[in-house]
Amino acid sequence: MAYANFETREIHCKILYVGAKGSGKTENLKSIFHKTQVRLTKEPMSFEDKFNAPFEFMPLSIGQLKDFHVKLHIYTLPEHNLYPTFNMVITRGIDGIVFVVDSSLSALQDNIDAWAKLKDMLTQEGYNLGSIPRVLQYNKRDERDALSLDALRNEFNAQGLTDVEAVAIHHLGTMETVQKISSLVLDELGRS
Ligand SMILES: Nc1nc2c(ncn2[C@@H]2O[C@H](COP(=O)(O)OP(=O)(O)OP(=O)(O)O)[C@@H](O)[C@H]2O)c(=O)[nH]1
Ligand SMILES: [Mg+2]
Repeated sequence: MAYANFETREIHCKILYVGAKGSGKTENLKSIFHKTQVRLTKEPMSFEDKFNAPFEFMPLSIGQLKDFHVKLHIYTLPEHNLYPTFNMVITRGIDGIVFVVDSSLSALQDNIDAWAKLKDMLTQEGYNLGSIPRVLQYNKRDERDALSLDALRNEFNAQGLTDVEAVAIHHLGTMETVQKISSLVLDELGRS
């Protein structure tokens, strides 16, 4: 859950990037870091210790809501699952989710499995999935065997969620994804 610090006039929101192994979650964080370094409040956790990192974290300031400054806490859960208890901790109190899909045909089954796993994990944690702001990102649009946008939408987005095409290695669509999820989260906060 987002929380407000009335002393510092800040609102903190938690965003989780999830998706199949290798779909591009870390690459998204690297790209956001590359694009926004000046606005970061802290250095991000190292992206290099990929094998052992139980999660990745990056704070990002995104502007004002009324007279509060809004800060995103962006997390990713690597798919190696070396530390299952971290999954429980990291999935607590989420305000928004970005599901990163690898557009490649060869990754289709992994994406489908990860999507089903996410739903299970969130249901187990007591979330009403329909009420969490979500954005789908179709990453790796540059891959030679990338599925068409229509095919990906048919598979993953029957509900008509906000979706974005991306090539994270070239910084395409990564900031748009952050903007879309932020605005959904801020809409939700504005309503409460
Ligand atoms: N061609 C291409 N490669 C990409 C793109 N995004 C990420 N990659 C590459 O795909 C590989 C996996 O990306 P990661 O960001 O490490 O994937 P991840 O989702 O963090 O994977 P795990 O942490 O293992 O769950 C890396 O070699 C990336 O450089 C993209 O848009 N296009
Ligand atoms: Mg990763």
